[in-house]
Amino acid sequence: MRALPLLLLLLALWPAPAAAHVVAPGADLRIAQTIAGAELTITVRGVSRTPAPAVVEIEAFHPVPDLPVELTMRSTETGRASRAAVRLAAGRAGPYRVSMQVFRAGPHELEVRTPAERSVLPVRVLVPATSPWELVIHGGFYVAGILVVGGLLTGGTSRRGSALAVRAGVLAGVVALTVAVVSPQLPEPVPDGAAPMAEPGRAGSGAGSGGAGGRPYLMAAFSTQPARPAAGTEFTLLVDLVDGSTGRPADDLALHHEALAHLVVTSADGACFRHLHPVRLGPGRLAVRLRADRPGRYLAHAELERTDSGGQLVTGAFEVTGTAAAPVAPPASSASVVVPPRPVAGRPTTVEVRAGGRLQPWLGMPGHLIVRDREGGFLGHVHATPTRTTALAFTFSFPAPGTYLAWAQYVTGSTIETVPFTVTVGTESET
Ligand SMILES: [Cu+2]
Repeated sequence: MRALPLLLLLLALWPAPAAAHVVAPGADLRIAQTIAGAELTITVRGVSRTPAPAVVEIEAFHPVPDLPVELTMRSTETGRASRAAVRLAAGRAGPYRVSMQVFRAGPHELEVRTPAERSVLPVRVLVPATSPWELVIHGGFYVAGILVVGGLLTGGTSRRGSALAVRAGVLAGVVALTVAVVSPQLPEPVPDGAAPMAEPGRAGSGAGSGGAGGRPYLMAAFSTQPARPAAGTEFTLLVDLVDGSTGRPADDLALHHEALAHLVVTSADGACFRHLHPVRLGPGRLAVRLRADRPGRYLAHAELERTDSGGQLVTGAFEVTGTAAAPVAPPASSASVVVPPRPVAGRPTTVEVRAGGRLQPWLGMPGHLIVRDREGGFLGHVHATPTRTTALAFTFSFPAPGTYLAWAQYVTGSTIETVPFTVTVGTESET
């Protein structure tokens, strides 16, 4: 009897494995994809157990094309897959909802297939695990109840034994109560399906080595197919990612701001601007279909983040040949931009953008501001703090004096609005 509280105490002090996962089990996973000319947000709703149906939602942004989409969720451990099909209707943003079966926790591939393009997205299904502390708490109170009540009831038959039982019961109760109080500070249990912990000193499999030293930078090579695309025709922009130390494909991209990569393509003069979310063709290989209306030099900036590593910006450039296609008039925007009269380099500047309608979150944020310098060597990206339901405030510190090209982006009425403007930044002495 005396051993029981001690056992409970030992259980309570037993070291739990450290949990390093930031993706909460059961939480929704949102992935932006630019595919077949459509800008989509794909949401995989969290599951609390397996096997279970997982709801997948597709939200499209205008202009929405008529587009059949096939979804396959495949366990990379067993190969077992579940399929669903959905057809986007032209002009209808959705959300389009399908139900897929998830057979087990762990690594999966979500394949998104359209007639022209396909994307294979790594997805990890996590299922909440029962915490050992919960077992201690429930077990402790249960044992305490039985011992105390039992001890009191049998008090007449054996005084010494019952007193001991009551004392043991009270102790069990105290242990359970203590664990209940401190459990929010104790490590969370590792959810089912979580990636195995990186072993320090062991070279990582696939790409780079994780562990204490962190992962090395990845190197990106940008190319187009065909090599010299002509203005007005569709071409593919490829981004090949390799690990800086091993030279092998880097395939450990973490979702950040709801995408594997945020790709900004601008013409050298800044007249053309696209913010895209490339599909994943395979390990370390991203791609996006594009069309440029005018010939010239184009710049590509991609924001990426590796698992257990920091974010980084990779850049490239490509050339578009031919003659200018008929100019496409940018859609009239009812937004207005308020820039302070004399922004100073190195000092925070707040730009206010008044949207033409009610704001909807996009990529997890109310608004995005992308800033480029004239030459294209600098690219910055900040998020908005909502001020009113139809206005955004962006605070940005321009690094050096000069003229900057800026694009504010937000979603209203399921349409991604892009508001271009320029900012001329001076030095302190000029003000
Ligand atoms: Cu993005």
